[in-house]
Amino acid sequence: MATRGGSGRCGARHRWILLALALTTVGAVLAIEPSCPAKSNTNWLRHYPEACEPLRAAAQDCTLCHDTITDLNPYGLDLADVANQPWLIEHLDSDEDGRTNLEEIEDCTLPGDPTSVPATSTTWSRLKAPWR
Ligand SMILES: [Ca+2]
Repeated sequence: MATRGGSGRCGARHRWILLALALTTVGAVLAIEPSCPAKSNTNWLRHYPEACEPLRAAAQDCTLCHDTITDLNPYGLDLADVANQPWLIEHLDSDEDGRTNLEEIEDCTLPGDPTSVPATSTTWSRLKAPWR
């Protein structure tokens, strides 16, 4: 009696090959880095050509505006509200850490992450405190 999909042994082999192929494809899709819509990071990179390298890298790999591939951080939400024109939100403090987005960009800290603070200011303050 013929079985559906060929003989039992050959059909089972094909199913394993198809399963392995499917798992490989899913793994490859999950491993892909998030990609920003081209216009959003291009506008930012063009407007801040003198931005420090860590921020330029964050703009290129989407972490400047995204917490996850689908979720925008506070800076990304503000940027989305103004159609990706970063100069329109320079005066805002998107992450509510007390510093404007422009100050953060100039200090090389992430404007969408309140835990991102200038590395040298805290260290420098501690170092010079005994000499005051
Ligand atoms: Ca801020």
